[in-house]
Amino acid sequence: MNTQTLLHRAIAASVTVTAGLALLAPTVALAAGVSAGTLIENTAVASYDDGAGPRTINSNTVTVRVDELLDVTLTSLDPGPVPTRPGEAVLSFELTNQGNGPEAFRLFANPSVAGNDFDVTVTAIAIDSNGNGVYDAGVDEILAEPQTTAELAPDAVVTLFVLVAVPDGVSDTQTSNVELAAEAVTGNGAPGTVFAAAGVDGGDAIVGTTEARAIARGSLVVGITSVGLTKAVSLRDPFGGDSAVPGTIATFTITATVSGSGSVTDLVVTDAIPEGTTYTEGTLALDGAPLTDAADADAGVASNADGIRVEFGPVPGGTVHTITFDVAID
Ligand SMILES: [Ca+2]
Ligand SMILES: [Ca+2]
Ligand SMILES: [Ca+2]
Repeated sequence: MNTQTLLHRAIAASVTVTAGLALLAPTVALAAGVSAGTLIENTAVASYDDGAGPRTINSNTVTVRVDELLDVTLTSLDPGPVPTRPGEAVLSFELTNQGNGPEAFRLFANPSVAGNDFDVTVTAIAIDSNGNGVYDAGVDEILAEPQTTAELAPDAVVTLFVLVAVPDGVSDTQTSNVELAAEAVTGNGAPGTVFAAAGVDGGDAIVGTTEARAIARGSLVVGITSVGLTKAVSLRDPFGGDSAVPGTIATFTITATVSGSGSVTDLVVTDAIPEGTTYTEGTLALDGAPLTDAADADAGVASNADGIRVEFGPVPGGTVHTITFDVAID
């Protein structure tokens, strides 16, 4: 048997080739894929029978280190425009490190958005340090300039608060938008932009599909609600006329008008019985319906000594209530 024949016999024998793929730690499964710095090793294996028995050979091992992808998303957490009035207001956002490596993000808040009825002043950006989703003054960390998050682990999510001051002079129902932007500290730009050796373990950092920057918009709507109170009196004297003499019945009408797009809470109207008059028992009424004088389940209480008191609780803007009661001139 010559050399050529031996070679043919070897080729005719069963030959299988497989490739082994190994992920070396860290191997956390992330939204963005395998963690940056992970070493992916690949070795091919061939097994065959050369006529003298089964044999196995390995290829050299190829090692690939996974580079760092820079990606970020930012969303508003407010379900709608935040009701506000002159003074402080808080807008809430959520930032997610969508990359596969640890990364910090620089933050920029812009209150001058085209279309605003008014612009707020940004006073601070804070991190929800205690993770309760609500801004807690004195507890949640105010970020120092330049406003930057801590280095966030891959997939980490943080809640951010933009604290703003709403100026005096705004009108009911006016709106304003505030934009919050975030940029990966390592860099950002077109997807695929490479920052050489700036990633985990000296690997490259590569900008992902989000361009490693994000922008989200929060909004505010002014809800100024006010209460107007007017009082009127009508007289019925004992002679069928309207002169004010002893025995004349004076009917007071108090009109409470709640205006604006918001609401007021704990609205209470009180009135003292004027000196020289006596409350006519059982005459207190709200919106034309009688109220008992006693302190009980209805909204009203009345007495000659303490006057009248009607409790409304919360009242939305666009509401008018009328209270009436009688006194007799002594
Ligand atoms: Ca990084
Ligand atoms: Ca908090
Ligand atoms: Ca009552």
